[in-house]
Amino acid sequence: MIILSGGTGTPKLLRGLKNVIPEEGITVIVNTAEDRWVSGNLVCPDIDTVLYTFAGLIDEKKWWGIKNDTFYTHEALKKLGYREPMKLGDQDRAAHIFRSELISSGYTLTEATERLRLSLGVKARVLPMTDDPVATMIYTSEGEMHFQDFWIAHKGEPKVLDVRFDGLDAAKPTTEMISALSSEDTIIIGPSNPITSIGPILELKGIIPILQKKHVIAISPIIRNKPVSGPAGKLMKAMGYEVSSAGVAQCYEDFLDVLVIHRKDDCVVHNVKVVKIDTMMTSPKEGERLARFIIELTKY
Ligand code: FO1
Repeated sequence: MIILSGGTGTPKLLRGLKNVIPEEGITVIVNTAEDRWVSGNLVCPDIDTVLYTFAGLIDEKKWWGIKNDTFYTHEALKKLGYREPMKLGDQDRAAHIFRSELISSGYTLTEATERLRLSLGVKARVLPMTDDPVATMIYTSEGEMHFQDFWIAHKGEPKVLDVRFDGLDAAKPTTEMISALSSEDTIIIGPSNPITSIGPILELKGIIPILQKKHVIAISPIIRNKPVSGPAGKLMKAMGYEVSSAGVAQCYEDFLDVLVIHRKDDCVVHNVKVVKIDTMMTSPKEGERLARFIIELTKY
């Protein structure tokens, strides 16, 4: 089974899925456009959330970082007068250091992710969407800023005027992710934000033509007119989409076959098959239930 993922929403489905099918049978293609160099190391929030979820290490209160991590280095830097733009835990930072050392010595991001995957004992395949740098830039009423600054320092509050992906035009999808996508009949798009989590994956050259030949199932991250978590609503609105499951279907209209929406969402969605179930995943069991439902849908 192959799933496109960002860092919020989809990992909750992966937590359920790994208890329902063998982890070895899962491939996740992950957004890298929210990656950022912090304190000399490359932080890949979405890749790390996916890896930590499979490894059973994810902090399930925040859905980023490692549970029970300490923040000694982050606090020590603050005392020295340097405020990091992201609050990095000590164990989490170790992964960033290892990744950055590998990249500095010539490994690609795909190879470095593979090394981390093996070290963490993760059996699922975790594939970055590209090995090239891409940065999500948010244009706001308070100026242009990196996604992480918008979300963390500015708490997602400024009015969003536009979203752009620096470096995306020149970025190549990896051969690993192209061959993984090509080898499956059904592609799942997890309940992640369609603009900044799934959007960059779709905008890579050659991805939409592949998806048009596949049976594509997406899970809406919006229930009625509200995102389950994160800035999806604000970003969809800024990019001219209705904040609803119909808006999500519109984001994917070029290739979508089935949209899974919450059973209480009465949104009218045109031109795509809609199926309903409880899509909330506050507990692992709820993630497993949704995972079983998605597996049934793949046997169309
Ligand atoms: N989100 C926050 O709201 N505040 C933080 O300080 C923060 C630090 C952080 C460190 C590592 C990491 O992998 C993720 C982190 N996140 C933090 C989450 C991140 O900003 C976003 O939620 C993801 O990029 C969304 O996909």
